[in-house]
Amino acid sequence: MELWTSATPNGWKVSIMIEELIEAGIDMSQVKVRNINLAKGEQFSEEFSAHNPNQKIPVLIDNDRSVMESCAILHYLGEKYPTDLLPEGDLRWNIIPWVYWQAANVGPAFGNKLSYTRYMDSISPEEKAHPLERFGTEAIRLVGILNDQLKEQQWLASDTFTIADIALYPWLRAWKWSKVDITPYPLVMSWIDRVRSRPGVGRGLAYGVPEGEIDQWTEERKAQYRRNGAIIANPKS
Ligand SMILES: N[C@@H](CCC(=O)N[C@@H](CS)C(=O)NCC(=O)O)C(=O)O
Repeated sequence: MELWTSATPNGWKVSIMIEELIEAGIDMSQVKVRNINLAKGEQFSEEFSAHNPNQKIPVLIDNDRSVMESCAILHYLGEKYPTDLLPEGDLRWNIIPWVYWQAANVGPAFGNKLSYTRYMDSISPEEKAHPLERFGTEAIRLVGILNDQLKEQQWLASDTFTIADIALYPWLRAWKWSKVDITPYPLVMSWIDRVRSRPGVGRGLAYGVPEGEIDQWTEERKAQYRRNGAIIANPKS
């Protein structure tokens, strides 16, 4: 099995899943990880596009089956290796809608907010004002939904940690980088700490990142992310 990925929120979803499966006792030693250099445009190569026509990381290649979309990969691995990360039976349907919720709402809102906050160099501050307001407001609305959800339980979709938490966490943990102020939501803040304290999550976040920089990037790495983000966000500039 091969994972083609990069050190980004959508990439970390899958590396966290692999490490959480290992924590759950599954042998994942067959997984080979290949770093895709997004700033160099490797995602547009013929080889990459043959596995993921959407030309974005991550993609999982399992013999003849290629799976694109980070949340679909979480679902695929959850089904292939049954654990509490994706419970069976009726319980599963507590989880799956929240995975779609992340993919359809949180990823786009946080991703766009981040892009306009840090990377969109090719447009003026005036042009950025509307998307920043729109995606910022939507991101905070979604944080409020998560906060409400956490009033009833410790984890997003159930009493146990599942693929719904994995799907959500990489975007939420980047709230400072995206400038989405989650500090009025203490349940969300403590959920972020709870997820981060899991050994599998710590190892998953280390894919493509030097050990000492998992939680705090150096100024040099921030500049590198800004440069690479700008190349991806402004392809024609
Ligand atoms: N909905 C997709 C989004 C994937 C995505 O946007 N990946 C980004 C990195 S986080 C990417 O490959 N960007 C490169 C590009 O847009 O050219 C998923 O969840 O897998």
